Amino acid sequence: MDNIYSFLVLCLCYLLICDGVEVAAFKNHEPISNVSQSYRTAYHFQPSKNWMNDPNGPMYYNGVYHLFYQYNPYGPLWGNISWGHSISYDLINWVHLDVALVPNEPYDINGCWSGSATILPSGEPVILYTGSDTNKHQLQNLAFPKNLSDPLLSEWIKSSQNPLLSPPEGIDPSSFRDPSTAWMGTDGQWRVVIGSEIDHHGMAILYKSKDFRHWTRTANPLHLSNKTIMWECPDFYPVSVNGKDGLDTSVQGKNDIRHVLKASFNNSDHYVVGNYDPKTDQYEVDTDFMDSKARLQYDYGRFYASKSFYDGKNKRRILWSWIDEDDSESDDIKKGWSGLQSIPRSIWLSGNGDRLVQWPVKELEKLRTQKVHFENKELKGGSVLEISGITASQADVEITFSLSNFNEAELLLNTEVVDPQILCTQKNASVSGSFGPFGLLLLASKDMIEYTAVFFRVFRGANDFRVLMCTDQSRSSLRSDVDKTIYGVFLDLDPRHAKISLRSLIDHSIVESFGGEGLACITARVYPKLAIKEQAQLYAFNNSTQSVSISSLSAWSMKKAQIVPIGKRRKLIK
Ligand code: DQQ
Repeated sequence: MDNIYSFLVLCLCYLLICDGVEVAAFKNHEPISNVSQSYRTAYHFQPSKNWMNDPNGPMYYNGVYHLFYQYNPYGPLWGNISWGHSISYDLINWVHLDVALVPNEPYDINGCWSGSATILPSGEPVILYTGSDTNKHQLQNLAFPKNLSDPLLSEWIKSSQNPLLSPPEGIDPSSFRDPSTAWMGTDGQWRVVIGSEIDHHGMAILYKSKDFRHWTRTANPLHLSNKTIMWECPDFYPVSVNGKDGLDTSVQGKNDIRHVLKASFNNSDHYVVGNYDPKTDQYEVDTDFMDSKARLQYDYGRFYASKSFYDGKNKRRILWSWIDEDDSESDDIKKGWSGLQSIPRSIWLSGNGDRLVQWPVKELEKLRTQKVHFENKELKGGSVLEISGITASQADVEITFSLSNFNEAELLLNTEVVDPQILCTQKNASVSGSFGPFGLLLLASKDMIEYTAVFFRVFRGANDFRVLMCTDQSRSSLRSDVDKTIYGVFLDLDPRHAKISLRSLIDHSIVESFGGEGLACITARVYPKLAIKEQAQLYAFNNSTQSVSISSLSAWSMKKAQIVPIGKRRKLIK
């Protein structure tokens, strides 16, 4: 008996030593107790510890919001990928449940990778996810709740029919993943798209099914784009052309509906808007991925592998995204965790129907506490204004600027061929122009050695005016080993008629900024050394030659959200 035991232990040691990469991921790391946790957030979704990446299968079901996510239950690095599971009644306060899916079958033994939830007409929610099998080939699998009368849907069962889908001929078995939420066509058949590539060009392969178990590949992909690489986590959904209400993924329509296709590649989430014919499955896009300088991205900073869902309770479509770390693996091991989720955002089509608008879900406002507010304050060129009275490391800030003397704006011609990120990098927060940079200095140290600048510049074109929005991380941290990228995007607004507004959500190591009331977003992860906790300051600034006016500023300290393991609370859950 002893011999068998020693043999098994030896085998286990051999397996661990042979696969050096996985050893770190599988090791049950405990955060080092004396490490400062100043980068842990207060109101962004995080597991209590360990690695998290993509949001998976978000849904609203029977009064409860569910968020699943790519999770390593054993450590702060990617590996042993399982589906973490948390539930909420308000999208802000969360309870962590037991892991919903673990890699324990031949068809997913190398990881239960990303996927989506669909609510069937019977009311039963189901999950389609990618399994990485014994050969690291990607297969699509089905799972469903063990007990539909459990209000939390705590346990999930994998279908005995798995795997439902194997990589089709001609497709690299390591490039076939991330099933979307399914939608039903006018013929009563389900459709789902799977991320893939052919000849290194990204595509969304389309499958149809009558029963959600047997799927047939359609003759053509839903969409393919030769200016992209492998698509991860495709998402496809209808948006209304009239107003902000979201639509269920299966809703059909003619003139009042457009369709958005999102694909994750090149470290960003790109989308296109177009018209989808549910009879023929033809999808005609306005402008293809990467075809214009004004390329559409959910966010022009750090934001990847996002997923949306329809919230039938509040008739809105909500977007979640993984916001990864930029510090090193050894930092993650010290912290004991890695990865955040964005604040869930409501998304809808802009008035002119060519892009999406995003705004933090209204429930976030419940966390607002001490408030500072003022109106009509002139910010002279070269001035900085301290905004005190709130916790600047954990805050929600809304500011609106107004300008006059537009003819003083710098000339910038051919803005359609100017890359806004390059422009922000050349004209960073320290470069004075006539209108800009003006905006906010966030997570700033008292001596201004550290700060993250989120700012605007206004330019005069041949016939119009352009507003540039930038997030400058070049001074975000004294540390030299973290990201210093400067991000940028042009806002689709005319500053002569619309005010220039910014909302920034500041949460210790993340700054999510919404420009022009959500016309464009930039998210940054920052790792200040000095501007942490009570040491962090907040300023408005104007480093232009011209004056600008703050028409209104409201800033709130934010309370900590309750994001806790279920533990003894199971009894307390409604
Ligand atoms: N993450 C998952 C994949 C997906 C990738 C693996 C995107 O399913 O393609 O953890 O971040």
